[in-house]
Amino acid sequence: MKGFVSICLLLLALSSTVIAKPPRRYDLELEDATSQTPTACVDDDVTCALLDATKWLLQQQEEDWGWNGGISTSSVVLAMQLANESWYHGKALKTQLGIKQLEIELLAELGRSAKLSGCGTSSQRHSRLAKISVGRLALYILALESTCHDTRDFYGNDLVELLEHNMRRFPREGFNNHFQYSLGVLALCQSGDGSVKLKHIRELLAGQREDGCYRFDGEVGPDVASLSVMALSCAKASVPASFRSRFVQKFNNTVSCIRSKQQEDGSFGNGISTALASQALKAANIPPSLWRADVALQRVLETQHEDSHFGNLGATVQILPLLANRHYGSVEDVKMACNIQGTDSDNSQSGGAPSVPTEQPGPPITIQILIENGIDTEEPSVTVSATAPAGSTLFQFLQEAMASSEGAFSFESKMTDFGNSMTSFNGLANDGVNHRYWSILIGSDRESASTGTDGIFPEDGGEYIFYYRSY
Ligand code: B12
Ligand SMILES: *[C@@H]1O[C@H](CO)[C@@H](O)[C@H](O)[C@H]1NC(C)=O
Ligand SMILES: *[C@@H]1O[C@H](CO)[C@@H](O)[C@H](O)[C@H]1NC(C)=O
Repeated sequence: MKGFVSICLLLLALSSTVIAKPPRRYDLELEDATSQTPTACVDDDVTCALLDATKWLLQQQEEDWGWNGGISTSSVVLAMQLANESWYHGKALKTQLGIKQLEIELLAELGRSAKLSGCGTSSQRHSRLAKISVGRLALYILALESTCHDTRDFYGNDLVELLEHNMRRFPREGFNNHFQYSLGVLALCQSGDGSVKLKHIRELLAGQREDGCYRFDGEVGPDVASLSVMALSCAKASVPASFRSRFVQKFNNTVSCIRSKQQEDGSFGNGISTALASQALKAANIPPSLWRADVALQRVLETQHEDSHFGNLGATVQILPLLANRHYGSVEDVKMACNIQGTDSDNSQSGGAPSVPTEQPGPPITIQILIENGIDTEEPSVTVSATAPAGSTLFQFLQEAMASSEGAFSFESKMTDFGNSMTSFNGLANDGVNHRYWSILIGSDRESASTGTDGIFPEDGGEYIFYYRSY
């Protein structure tokens, strides 16, 4: 308990000094030009795709050595380690600084929670602990485990205990889907003594519908079922004998959900869904020939862009493990390299020179933005037009519309791995308790957007609809 009080004070001090800085990539001048020899990849599509994608991720590292203003540092570190654990063991300075930034970010986040709910008595401790979201904490634990940290004693904090505590109330606002729940189980399963409590396994199984799929599966692909299968495959060893046959039956059912989503061309939906489904079927040891693993992999590779990413950071980090023939349950494998102490003296800095795009702003174009309430249909819809240079993102048009509307139009958003997530329009917010959110539809055909507002580049005269609906 004494430990907690002093850590609490330390964290308070930290949290007031660590403030979010605007993201900026490190300067080109910092680059040691001689140290960079891009590893050649010859006639292996997958190895090339993997190397190029990791290089792209490293180019996204910012001036403070984190990623995406601290939102994505944990998922990038995890993806880099799953791609090739030599990243950490290579001891390049930029890598080590990235890992330090990961530690600082988590300490700052723990510190902010301490500030929010006050420091001191043990009865306050739990409310204090409850502030970090399960998904974020799980990703931090997985990233830290994959880089040889002891998450049971992270600067005196037991992150595993904290995660278990935070997983207790489910579902709740901010923690209401089994994708996040699976990340939590994957973290528990690959940290500490690796045991997962039966109640956690039961919760994952209970979330299944009759067809083995989960809420959110189906619209794009079986993403949630895939994460669940990875989590359950990892947790299998913790299942008591008395529950085993029930477990296997339910497990098989979720595998069936995934397999039922495979299309004739081998894909399971978009590139992300196909990659997650493939990872899950690998984790479950389903023979590759049964689901045409190589064809599915080709479908994923086809979604890589010329710049080597897979659409955005979120897509890239989720696809990367597959390219290394790994999955979210492979942290255990990656950790084995921790015991072989790095005698590697290769101090070369990895990462290519960041390409600095210096694009000219295009001519101004105008689009229509429609705000529609599909739940309270009495509520009149609002139309605003927005003008911005051609080539701007939909998000930039929204910012422009808000700035010029003099209060008539407003929105709020939250940064994520996939870019800005729209959380509210004209004061009406996404509602995790009642399952309502702002969806994005494009054009008079009202086609559902396949990515967020940072990935949509409007056309002149185009129509972009934000439609409040339930899920
Ligand atoms: C659950 C989920 C949702 C839920 C989130 C709320 C909830 N109850 O959890 C809802 C239904 C709101 C949702 C909405 C959308 N989603 Co969604 N979603 C997911 C899913 C299945 C899991 C996300 C998660 O929990 N991650 C775990 C936690 C720990 O990470 P997190 O960063 O805290 O997660 C948050 C973000 O992922 C955010 N979010 C969810 N979807 C999207 C999409 C975009 C573009 C952004 C910026 C953020 C975002 O909500 C999460 C919870 O707060 C992922 C699947 C995946 N493979 O990642 C798809 C996924 C992220 N969604 C996707 C899409 C396309 C959308 C929509 C744009 C669909 C649409 N046409 O309206 C909208 C976003 C609109 C907006 N307002 O900006 C795509 C993104 C693809 C891409 N290349 O960018 C994914 C990857 C599915 C896929 N395989 O294609 N989604
Ligand atoms: C990982 O990276 C190291 C060092 O760059 C390289 O020697 C090794 O071949 C890579 N391993 C795999 C599986 O790609
Ligand atoms: C589950 O699937 C495995 C492998 O496909 C099979 O051997 C086993 O009999 C199945 N078990 C149940 C209970 O369906």
